Amino acid sequence: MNQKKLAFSGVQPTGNLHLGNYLGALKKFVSLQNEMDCIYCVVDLHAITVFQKPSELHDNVLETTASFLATGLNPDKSIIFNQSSVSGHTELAWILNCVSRIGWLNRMTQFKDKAGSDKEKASVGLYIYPNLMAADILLYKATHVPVGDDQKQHLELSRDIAQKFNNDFNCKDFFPLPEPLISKSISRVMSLRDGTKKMSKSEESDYSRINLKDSADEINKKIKKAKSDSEPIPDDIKLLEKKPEALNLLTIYSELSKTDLKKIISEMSGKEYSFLKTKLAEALIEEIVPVSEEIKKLLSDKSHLKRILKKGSEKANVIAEENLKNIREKVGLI
Ligand code: AQP
Repeated sequence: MNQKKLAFSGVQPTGNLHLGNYLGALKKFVSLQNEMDCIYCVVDLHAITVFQKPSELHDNVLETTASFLATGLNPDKSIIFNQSSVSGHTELAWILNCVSRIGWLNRMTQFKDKAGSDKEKASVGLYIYPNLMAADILLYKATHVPVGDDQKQHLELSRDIAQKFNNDFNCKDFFPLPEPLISKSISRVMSLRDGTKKMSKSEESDYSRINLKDSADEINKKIKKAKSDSEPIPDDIKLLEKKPEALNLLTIYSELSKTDLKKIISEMSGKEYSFLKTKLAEALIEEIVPVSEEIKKLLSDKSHLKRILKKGSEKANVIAEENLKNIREKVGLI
């Protein structure tokens, strides 16, 4: 069946948005605005699966909204809103909790990573988070979901849930099977301190990431301190496989300079990493500092940000209610 193309994605308001969010997700959000209808959500209900201080959560919702706008999302083109303001997300999540299987959730690696060694103490919300994510997407019958590589497994689960719903309720093609849109050139930006871990908001050390709110000074300091390698840059990409931090810096530079990674490596081979770091810091400053300044400007008018969210919620709610009416009918709810 030919479904109208629609993109949906979300970002958790759990603190400073960083270069990983930007290169892995936000840049794609922006370019998709010219290709299809787009809905972008500040997923506050996902954020509370791990305890958030209420006042910080409130500020982070606005800061994430400001980051959406500062990176180029346009509220006249895309629907921008916060998840908790459209109650259809939680209603559909409950229905999908009854479709999804415990065995499927038990396979989710992100729960294992985030819950840590004492799973008994993790919130139930953290465990069933992927079902809420499926509800976010299916509520709008989204066909495309731009995400970083770390969300691939959750997207596969969303497809399984959509397929099972369509089978269980005998409504072939009711929910489209959402397609992940994951960057081929930079699907996962890694920590600047440990190239085996992804860059993350919740990592304790601020030196592990470039935040979208960082100044030129902070970017310079962080790149100078970033882990690299004591040997010069090699001429073969295969030799970088055992040097994840060095490969990460080269990959980020390749992405920012829009130059193929192999070409960057051949141009820089034999040079010290300090050479790459100078170029990388310049490229980052050029890309991130205007975003950082715009975020700060937008945050000085919080009522404007709240108005954008309210308008977005109203638009999202119209689509959600229409789809929910059909979903309730399929399930047999009166
Ligand atoms: N390091 C990354 N590289 C590429 N993409 C990334 N994304 C996150 N980190 C990277 C993508 O950004 C979008 C929004 O992610 P999120 O903030 O909602 O959740 P997350 O993946 O859990 O991000 P963090 O930074 O790791 O947050 P915390 O520390 O709070 O858990 C998603 O599309 C994600 O793939």
